[in-house]
Amino acid sequence: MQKVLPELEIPRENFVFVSGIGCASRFPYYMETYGFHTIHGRAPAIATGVKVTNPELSVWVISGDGDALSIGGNHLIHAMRRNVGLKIILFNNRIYGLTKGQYSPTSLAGARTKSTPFGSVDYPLHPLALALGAECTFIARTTDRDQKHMAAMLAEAAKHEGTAFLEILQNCIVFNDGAWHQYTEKGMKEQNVLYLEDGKPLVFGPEGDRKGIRIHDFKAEIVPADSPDIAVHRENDTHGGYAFLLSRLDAEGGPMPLGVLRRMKRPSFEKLVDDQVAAARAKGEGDLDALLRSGDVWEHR
Ligand SMILES: Cc1ncc(C[n+]2csc(CCOP(=O)(O)OP(=O)(O)O)c2C)c(N)n1
Repeated sequence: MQKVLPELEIPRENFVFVSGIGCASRFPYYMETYGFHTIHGRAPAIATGVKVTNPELSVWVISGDGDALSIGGNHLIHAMRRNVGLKIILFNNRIYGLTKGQYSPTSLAGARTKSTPFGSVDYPLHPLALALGAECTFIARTTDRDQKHMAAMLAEAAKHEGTAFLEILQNCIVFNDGAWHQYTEKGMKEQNVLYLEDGKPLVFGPEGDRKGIRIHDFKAEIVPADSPDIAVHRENDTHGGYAFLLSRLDAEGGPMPLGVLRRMKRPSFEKLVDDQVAAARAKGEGDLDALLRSGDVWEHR
């Protein structure tokens, strides 16, 4: 992040980092920008206030999987639904780190944690599928181990108008070490990661063992790399069905898609609010007293 921000040509004093509660939420302290460390799950609400009243600011929400998807789930989906111009970064380590290793909404079924010693019997939430359901206009994923890819995703998120949601697959060396190792370690990631690039075919795997993804019968299927019907990635998927298939690909035994899953153009919440306020102001000075005494008010008889 510290490498990316100076390249965005936004003055330092225009950045605001807003976090909730968790290890990830200490992030604003490391930034030398404006910021707030707020309350559990409520960063999107506070950040919405900042962005709507100051649309010129670059406002970032920093969150963990527990913070964003459990206690803050409701706030997260409504910020995305409204298309508030926030850059929401979800550090997903599949565990509650700060409270010492309880399971979270993204912990896998069967995960043994401090609070699920016999294995979790919950089904996990898929953050990108959730973001799609909330009609988020920019949805992407990267990993903590790939600085170059992460920097590219942060820069793409920064320039998006409306809500940008970026999931970062994040290790927790203390309570969930190896959380995503099959997608980050040399020798494994080459097999298991599918890089999404707009207009490029969905192919993955090391040289000599390349495979592709085709969409057939409403399902994503792995096929040989020379198959004629390999799907071509489209960020601008207005229907959303294709993006949904990709958002669950790893959960269905396929590779982990990294990159921009979906990117849509839609006016931001703060722009619509601003336009509405300007239109109301253009009608001239208001008169609260006259409004209250106008015809359509409560009357006691
Ligand atoms: C209202 C409230 N409920 C519960 C807590 C306890 N609590 C602090 S952090 C946390 C979960 C953090 O997990 P996550 O968001 O995954 O962040 P990480 O620490 O892994 O970065 C919980 C439940 C709290 N601080 N406030």
